[in-house]
Amino acid sequence: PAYVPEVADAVLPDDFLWGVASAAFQVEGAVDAEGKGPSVWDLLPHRWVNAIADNTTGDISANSYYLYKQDNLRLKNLGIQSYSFSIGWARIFPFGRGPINGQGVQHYDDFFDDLEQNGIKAVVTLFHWDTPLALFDSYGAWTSEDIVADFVNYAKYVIERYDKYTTAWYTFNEPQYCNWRFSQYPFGTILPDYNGVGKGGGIRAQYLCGHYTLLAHAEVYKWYKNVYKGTKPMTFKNSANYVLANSTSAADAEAVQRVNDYNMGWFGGVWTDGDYPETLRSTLGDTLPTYTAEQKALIKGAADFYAIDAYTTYYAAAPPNGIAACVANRSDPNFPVCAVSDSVAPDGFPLGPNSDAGASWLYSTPGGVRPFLSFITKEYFPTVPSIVVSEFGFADPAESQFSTLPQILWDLRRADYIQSYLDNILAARVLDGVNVTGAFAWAIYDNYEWTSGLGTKFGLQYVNLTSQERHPKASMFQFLNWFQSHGLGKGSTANVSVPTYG
Ligand code: PNW
Repeated sequence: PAYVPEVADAVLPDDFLWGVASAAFQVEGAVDAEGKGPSVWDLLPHRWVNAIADNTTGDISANSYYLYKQDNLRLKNLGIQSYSFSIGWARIFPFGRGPINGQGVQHYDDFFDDLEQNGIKAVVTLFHWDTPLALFDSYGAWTSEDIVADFVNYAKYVIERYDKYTTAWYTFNEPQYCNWRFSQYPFGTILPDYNGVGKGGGIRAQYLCGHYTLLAHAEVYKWYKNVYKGTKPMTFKNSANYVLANSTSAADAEAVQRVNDYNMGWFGGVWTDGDYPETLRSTLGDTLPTYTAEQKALIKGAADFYAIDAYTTYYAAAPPNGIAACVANRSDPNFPVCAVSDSVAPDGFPLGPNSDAGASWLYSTPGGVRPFLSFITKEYFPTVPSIVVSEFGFADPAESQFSTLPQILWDLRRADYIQSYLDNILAARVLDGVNVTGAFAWAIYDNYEWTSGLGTKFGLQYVNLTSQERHPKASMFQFLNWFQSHGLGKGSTANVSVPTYG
């Protein structure tokens, strides 16, 4: 069914980038194989009981470190154009810096080679949250400026070796998740405090991390373009959702602006003047580090396109005591964003079906992506030349709700989400004039969903965690058929008919 009937016959160009996505730690397993060093994500699930919802680890996950050849062949046979994946820093530099691990390099040599043999384009992320643990021991990782040189050193090595295989580069995944749940470590809980950020890390750790992340990105970008003379497009992946005001009040409009500033504006210096938005500066004061004039000049313009991981839509409202009271009170639970989000529309209806089972933040609201793409490129960052939806996706209901494999594979909620989401991306492109040049579904198959563990399933393919067999779900066929009906890929012969949610 066409969810946006006006685009039913629209055709995408051959250079539209499309495919499925993953991240090294979430799919590779083999966490101590062939000389890999530990990352924060190898230790956290083992050392801190209940840090992970189901207390699973990523030790094995989908085991793609060993199974990548069949995975790549499967992508080829499905007719998928591109694979967006990340490299494990600690596989190449087990200590984050210093000696190179030849076996880890050999693995990625083989991986890139195999992907190329299968005719699949590589879209590569250099860092997707698996911070080498040794960098905490030496200097507190992302809370220290030392991380910039170490990341640049790692990035140069990977880029020099794999640029010829790569279609597009992402330096970082979603840098605003610079917290213990994702790329940082629970300071003072397991590891000692570093750099005076205090027990628990606090927000200072998060803003130091964001600061050094953007600097590291800009350094890599400058080197890539000016020294290495790289020609592939490079950016980093942002995470933000479309946010609507809960009412027509000025306070709720300001709340929406604040949410956008904290999600996109924090790293938006690339598209503006190289600095932080005024919202962050006036709220955070000295908690927010400062860039020098030279650093701002480096950051400004340091990307070729905008990449957005956009999964859902929310309403936002000013906090109960008002924005000003929240901004003035650091112990306010809403500080520093000082906005509250709501998944129920002002008319009382929920935004869409909820993706329960570990992704309760995610509502099926595919219609939001169309105005969001316009908002980003025309209003929020008018200097953005083109935009790629670098991740979108939906999670299955809890596995306990299924008794047979066919039930798991018949993932109609996700198929519905994908079909509608892609139609809305296409509508943004052909009806609204947004230069959207790519779309990637999260995820290639079920994997380790960070603090939600292995129990939260985002895959377009099911992974049997005992046998390691993979099976495409209905959503995968829906995805393939959608691209075929808009001029790309070869589709699938599986007959998937998806009911709409109305
Ligand atoms: C992304 N949110 O993170 C990550 O890049 C993936 O590693 C992850 O598996 C995927 O989304 C699914 O969760 C997000 O709260 C984390 O809006 C949080 C949000 C969105 C994306």
